[in-house]
Amino acid sequence: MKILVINGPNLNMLGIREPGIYGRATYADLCAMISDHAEKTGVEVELYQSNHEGDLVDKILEAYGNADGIVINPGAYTHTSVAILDALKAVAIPAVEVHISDVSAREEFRQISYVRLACIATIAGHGFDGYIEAMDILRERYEG
Ligand code: CA2
Repeated sequence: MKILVINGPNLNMLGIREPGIYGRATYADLCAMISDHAEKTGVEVELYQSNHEGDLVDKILEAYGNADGIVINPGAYTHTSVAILDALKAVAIPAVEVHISDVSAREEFRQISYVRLACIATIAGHGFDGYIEAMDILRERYEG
């Protein structure tokens, strides 16, 4: 099984600013944790981060026929991007939405998620562990 893990804008800044919301661990730490879990569970993983909406759309479309599951934290595009929602719908690959912070307890503009409409589950507020939980949801579903 192959899982594509996509992170959106500013998530490459993890650990550098706002540790009160996102923690002190870096994007590199997150990638290492995901790769480690993938190896332990026998999953092939590809990690991708971009600050550009069109690049995120392109990456999702490229996954068609190449990935069995998508874990996506679209960052701020969660709350604005119909293009990312449409890309996820277009490929119809099972996807899980992840947010490091508990978006439900934050500003009102973070309460909307377009991406959620194309996802089989949403995990928010579990920190980096949310990515691991998302991978497990996809793997369990794939393995039946
Ligand atoms: O909680 C999450 O994972 C978010 O997707 C993170 C996004 C935010 O716009 C969403 O509402 C919730 C922001 C990612 C920015 O990460 C930063 C990391 C370090 C310093 C500043 C921002």
